[in-house]
Amino acid sequence: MTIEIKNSEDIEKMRIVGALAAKQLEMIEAHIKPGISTGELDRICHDYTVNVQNAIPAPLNYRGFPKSICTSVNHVVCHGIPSDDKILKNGDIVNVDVTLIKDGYHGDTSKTFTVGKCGVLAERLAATCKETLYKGIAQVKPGNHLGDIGHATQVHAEKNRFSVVKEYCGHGIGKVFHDEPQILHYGKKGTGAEMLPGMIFTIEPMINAGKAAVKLLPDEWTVVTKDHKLTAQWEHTILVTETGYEILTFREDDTIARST
Ligand code: EYF
Ligand code: CO
Repeated sequence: MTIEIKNSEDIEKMRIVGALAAKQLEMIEAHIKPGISTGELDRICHDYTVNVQNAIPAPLNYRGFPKSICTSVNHVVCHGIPSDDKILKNGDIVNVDVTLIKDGYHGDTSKTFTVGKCGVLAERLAATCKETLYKGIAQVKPGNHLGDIGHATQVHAEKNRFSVVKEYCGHGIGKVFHDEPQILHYGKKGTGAEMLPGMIFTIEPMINAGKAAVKLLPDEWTVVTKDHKLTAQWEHTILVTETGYEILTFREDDTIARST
């Protein structure tokens, strides 16, 4: 396994596309209300990417994926396909996962939004998922190992009586959408590759209210919890710096330091 070390030109381009991806999630938040369809969210993001940001929506046609964003509602773990038939209702949670390409570089980020007034479990799951991502990010510094990220995310999720999805993971990112290394959201401290300045990867934990098991629907894209209980995901694209980390997809509503 070789993990690419980005040079200063790559890093500057990744900062630009990361900021665009972050801005897109900030933009879509105002539209997430009971009554809107996930198909409409997809059209708004697509038009914003192409016409305002002069960028490309990476998921569209990626390995045949039919839409520009993923929208994963309630028990949908990831890769939910936006649809005009899927209307958000009060109390839903929805993960919006965006990846943009600008100047040949990818920026990937997602957030779980609450729709209207949610129940206590849905609120706690979404909030814990964000904290779980932050626990992983806090492990990013030269000399630490990739397994330190997985260990920290698993401990936090399980301490809160949630389970970690094992089948899907974070990934290296840059000129390609999915590259080495795989970033597992479970594992043991001190295992896996050592982090070095210039590595860029996503951390994107998916945590479930019930059991960890997932299944793929017959559409061959949509991943759901086997027990149909709620699930949440949160994601940032992260640069390993000389001193720690820099969140390339940082938003104003983030409650962690942008860099260390
Ligand atoms: C079973 C795709 C879907 N893959 C990954 C294609 O990293 C991502 N988000 O953070 C990510 C986003 C998308 C994605 C959007 C579409 N795909 C490939 C293989 C299997 C699959 O679903
Ligand atoms: Co990703």
